[in-house]
Amino acid sequence: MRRQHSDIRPSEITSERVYRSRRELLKGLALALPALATGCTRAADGDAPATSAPAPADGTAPLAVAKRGAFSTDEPQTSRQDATHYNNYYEFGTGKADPAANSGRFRPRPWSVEIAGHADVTGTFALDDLLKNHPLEERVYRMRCVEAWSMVIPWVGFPLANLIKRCEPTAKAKYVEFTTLNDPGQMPGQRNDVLDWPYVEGLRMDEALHPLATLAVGIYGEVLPTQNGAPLRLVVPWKYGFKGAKSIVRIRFVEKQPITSWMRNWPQAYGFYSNVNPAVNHPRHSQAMEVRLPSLARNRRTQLFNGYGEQVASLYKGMDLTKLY
Ligand SMILES: Nc1nc2c(c(=O)[nH]1)N[C@H]1C(S)=C(S)[C@@H](COP(=O)(O)O)O[C@H]1N2
Ligand SMILES: [Mo]
Repeated sequence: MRRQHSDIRPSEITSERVYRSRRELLKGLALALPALATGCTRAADGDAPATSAPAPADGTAPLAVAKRGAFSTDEPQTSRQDATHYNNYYEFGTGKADPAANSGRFRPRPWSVEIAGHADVTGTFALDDLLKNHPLEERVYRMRCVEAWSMVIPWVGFPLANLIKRCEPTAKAKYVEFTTLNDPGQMPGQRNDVLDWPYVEGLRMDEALHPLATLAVGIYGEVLPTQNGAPLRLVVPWKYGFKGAKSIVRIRFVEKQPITSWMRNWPQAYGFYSNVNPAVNHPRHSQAMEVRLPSLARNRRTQLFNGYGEQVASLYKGMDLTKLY
């Protein structure tokens, strides 16, 4: 059976009923960093003064970063070129170069995010309004794909917990579900049924509230390029890369564990938790060792929870992680 989600396009949801509680979510605007509103617009082409640095080819713009985020690593960072040209983003094709090559028609602005489900604050919010309440941090995290490559990425974002708390989830909210845009006109990969669209991911509430769980709007001090998940994506550094849903249009508080796109695609290979675990192999990919790009050598031992065990192991106390993979 296909998913029940109706297709969501920002243009269709912006006019939906807005709840009284919108005011609650937006209160605290006085704390906003003045630079943020402008920091999220695209760089103007052509009319920049001659003395300014040339804008990157993919048209990103600098972001105002307030501080360095919790648990950031000092390990050498992956080059911007690799991080933006070696991507998984099946909405733009299944090859690693496809997302950078095929995302030219994607429009990450204007953008709205629907907050739905078991929470006091629900409705559809312009992304800029959602971001105004959250000073941006540089959060440098190790990322590890189930295909065994890893990178170190300087994300720009803020703790997902900060947004969740503003939504005031109720006691029924046990999990958080994240849904990607469904728009084959802008996302040519969605014309193939390689996955069940839209892309859906999920976290248990305590995972979502963990300070390492991040909502990212940028990388390398700049607005996210489309291929990395513009304008808003999830970053969960102790889990495999596929937990990091890109171009999020809906955040829904639910009582039951969401069925994610990858679980639906191949349940024997992809469980809900998807914690990085060298002892639990994917049917096609051993998880024991990894390749830190741009090296091609599988010469690095994969660490349980991608090395973030000290921070997150307590979330899984008493769970058999070989069964709940
Ligand atoms: N919407 C969406 N999000 C996605 C994916 C995808 O195909 N579609 N791929 C996931 C996988 S498998 C990985 S490894 C990461 C890659 O993120 P990066 O390209 O920014 O490194 O995005 C994840 N988020
Ligand atoms: Mo991945």
